[in-house]
Amino acid sequence: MKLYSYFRSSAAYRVRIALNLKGIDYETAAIHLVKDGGHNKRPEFRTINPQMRVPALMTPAGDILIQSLAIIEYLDEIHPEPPLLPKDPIARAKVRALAELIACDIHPLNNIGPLRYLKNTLGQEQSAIDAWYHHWVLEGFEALERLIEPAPYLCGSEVTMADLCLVPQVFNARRLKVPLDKFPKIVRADAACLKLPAFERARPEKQPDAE
Ligand SMILES: N[C@@H](CCC(=O)N[C@@H](CS)C(=O)NCC(=O)O)C(=O)O
Repeated sequence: MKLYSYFRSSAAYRVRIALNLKGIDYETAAIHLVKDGGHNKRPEFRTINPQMRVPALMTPAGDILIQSLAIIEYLDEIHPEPPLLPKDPIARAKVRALAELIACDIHPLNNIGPLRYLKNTLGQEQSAIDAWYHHWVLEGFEALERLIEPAPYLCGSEVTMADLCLVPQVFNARRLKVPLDKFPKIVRADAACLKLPAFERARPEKQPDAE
């Protein structure tokens, strides 16, 4: 498999963890999201993903999959062990809800595209952009903190898709200096995940394109 990735992309980070947990070998095709206005905007990458975002995953048969949660569910279907979604429909819906709280409600507001738009098109100061970033992470984490009881992972004793979303979001929050002291449960679940080699190997600084 080939993963189109950027070391700091949290959506790609989610997929890297899934590939590692499933023990799937993959090659990284690094797409720099910042240099020259973003190599993801080049026509050759647009043919891979018309949305011009990472991750994209090329399967051995040449299919190209986009959207991290769809990719993770695909990997879970072709390599069911260890499962990333519980079998019970209620537990499954709860895992998807936490994953979506992060991937659909926090992450898109803090993504490189919207942040660049705030700066370059709307002319916002860096301080306003940082306040925006912090606001949406804090609001999302306040809800998440109330929803979880880590044991030790977000949804119990097994890692789920929700943890794959959590760890990259916490990494980003730390990088952008969002205070996490009000979120002891989130910090605990993150620490539990990071003890696992699959999470460790997926860290941004461990990637071939890390800077
Ligand atoms: N919902 C998508 C988000 C993908 C996404 O927005 N990726 C970011 C990096 S984390 C990206 O490629 N941004 C490039 C840009 O906005 O120019 C997913 O989960 O895969």
